[in-house]
Amino acid sequence: MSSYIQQVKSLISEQERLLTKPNSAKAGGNRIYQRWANPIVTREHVPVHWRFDFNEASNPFLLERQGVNATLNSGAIYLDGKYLLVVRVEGDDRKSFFAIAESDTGVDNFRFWSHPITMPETDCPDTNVYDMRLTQHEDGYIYGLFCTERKDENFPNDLSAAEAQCGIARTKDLVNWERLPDLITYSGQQRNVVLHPEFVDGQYALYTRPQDGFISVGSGGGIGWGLCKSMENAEIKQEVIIDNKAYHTIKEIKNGQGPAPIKTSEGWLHLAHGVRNTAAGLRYVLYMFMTELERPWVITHAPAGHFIAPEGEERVGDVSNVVFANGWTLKDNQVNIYYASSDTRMHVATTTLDKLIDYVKNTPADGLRSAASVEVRNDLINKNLTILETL
Ligand code: M1P
Repeated sequence: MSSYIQQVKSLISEQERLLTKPNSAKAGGNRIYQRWANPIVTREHVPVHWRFDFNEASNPFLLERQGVNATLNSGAIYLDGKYLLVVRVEGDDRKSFFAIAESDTGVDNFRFWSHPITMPETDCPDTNVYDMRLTQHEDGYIYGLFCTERKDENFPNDLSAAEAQCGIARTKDLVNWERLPDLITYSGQQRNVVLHPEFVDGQYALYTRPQDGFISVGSGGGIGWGLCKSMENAEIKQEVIIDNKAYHTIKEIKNGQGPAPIKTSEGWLHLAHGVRNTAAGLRYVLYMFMTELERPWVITHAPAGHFIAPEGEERVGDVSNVVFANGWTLKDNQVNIYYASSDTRMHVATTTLDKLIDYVKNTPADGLRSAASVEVRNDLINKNLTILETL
């Protein structure tokens, strides 16, 4: 065997070791969910033949010329006995694309399918696509709603002026995708748009995030809600804010719906991200809330504060101090929360539906003042002291 072929084989076998490495639940934590020791999808998981040219004539030094910068914000679905992530793969060229990574366990051994998704374009080509939310809708399709980013032509001389809108595609098998026209709303820009899994009043229902600018939501923001008659020409004429930003909370600057909500006997469970500003830049955390079953736009329970915040190595990456989730799966009672850290790599946290319902229903809401926080904590302390006295 030539030394070149040996080098190629060693790249493949080194990657194989990573892909077959077992993961383990991390000890400790808050007992609401379990973090897992290793990130589940990293740039090193991206197949080596997507990154290296294996032809000795054209790549005599076996250089990695088409590197991958990050694997992040992934949609998720449990389908036909497999855990599937629609991973946002960001190349070294800063362009993101979607690719499916599959696992039998949901916590390790994620392996990419043979090719990335070939996502059709509309008449107005996307510059960048990212952060897909998958929804298995009762109409029979799996929808993927994602951010489509293009240059904002209103500012021709500002090369970082971008416009975010909601791209829509649907599929039955996650291989062949039908691209539909982008969502029309009457807000300046849109990101974090998510399709609700059921019809509401006979119409498609979407969670939105109206924003004035590309990064800053400006006077917009909050998680919005709107109905549209069809997904083939989706248009939301009226958007209402159902979960607003709020001063001195974890969602002071902006927030956005995570994955499609999970239906439970108690209401719809929602996972979202909240953003606040700090001297070190924006801090992204995850939070949860519950809405009514019949009126999914009405919040019934909203625990105070964050549900998952960046921890340890999660705090460092391309955009540090960020956790972001747009995918989770429910199998039997088991919920897997797929989240990215610092716009760099994917992790999983596992829990049960019962625990999440308990957490959301029984965690005190935000009193919005220090004194209110002390009051609920004193209430807890006093009740516990009574119990401890009896031990
Ligand atoms: O860099 C953190 C996140 O920033 C944006 O989030 P939001 O839509 O709330 O503004 C997105 O670009 C997201 O992809 C990214 O992870």
